[in-house]
Amino acid sequence: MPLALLAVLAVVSVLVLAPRHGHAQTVGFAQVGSESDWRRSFTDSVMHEAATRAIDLTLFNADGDPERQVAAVRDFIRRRVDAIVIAPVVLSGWTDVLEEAKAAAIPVFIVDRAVDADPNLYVARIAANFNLEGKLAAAWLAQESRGRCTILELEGTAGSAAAVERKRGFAAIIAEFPDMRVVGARSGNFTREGGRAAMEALLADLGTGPPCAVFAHNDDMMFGAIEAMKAVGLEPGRLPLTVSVDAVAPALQAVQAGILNATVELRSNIGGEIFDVVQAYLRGRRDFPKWIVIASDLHVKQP
Ligand code: GYE
Repeated sequence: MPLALLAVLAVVSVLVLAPRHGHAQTVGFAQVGSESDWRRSFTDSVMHEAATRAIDLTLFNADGDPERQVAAVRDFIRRRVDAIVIAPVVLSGWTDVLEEAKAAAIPVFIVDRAVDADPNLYVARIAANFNLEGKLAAAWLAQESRGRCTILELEGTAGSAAAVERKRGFAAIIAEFPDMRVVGARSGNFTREGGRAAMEALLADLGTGPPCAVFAHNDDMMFGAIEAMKAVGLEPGRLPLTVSVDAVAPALQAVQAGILNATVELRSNIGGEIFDVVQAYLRGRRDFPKWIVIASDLHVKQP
């Protein structure tokens, strides 16, 4: 290849790959909080990936407060970051600030959870299928209980996509079984303490003997529930059966110990997938699907 052509290609490649205006790409990341093992792992993945790619990332931890999270996105817009990544605490309340980001020509990427807003207001959503996670948990329980089970449900943060869709998917499957039903449900807000308190209240309300099973929308709440069940002499993993979501490391250990019977994996190491999309967009690509689905797998005790 002629030397002149090589020189031109070298210049072009530098211009295409170099950050806009010669500075590092700036990204504002509005994170839910630090409520669970999974959340902390997810934050670590995003921060590590940004550092690896020399992206100037500003992390805002909303500590579970939707209004603070929206205000943080407005601040990212004022600071004119190159891109905004949002893991929305709850589904609602996003249209106005997403319209402001669009008016400022700042691309927005929704990750982990979801927003109840016009999909044209963000580039893409990179997230798992929470409804499928609920269905996988219910299908396992239907098989394990032979379709006959009274269930206590520990729900995640009220109004969050994860809680809404896991509940909806779980209910859709057990509706197929006349002898399976949820006999009590309470929110534990995705935290260990919240799960313990919710399980104590559900067991007190239940009055009669132990339920057949407990379904928790995440492992942290299940860990708290297991404490509460053991405190009243129950044997989680035998009676009741136990199934949750996230598959964090301590949950997989509990599965092998027979205390947690099953957990549906929610990958937390998705920083690479997220910044692949963000940087491809900043380089000019526009043909993204609105939802880039992260796979969920069921984990049970291995022989
Ligand atoms: O399951 C839980 C975290 O948004 C799907 O949020 C995520 C959930 C996850 O608190 O551990």
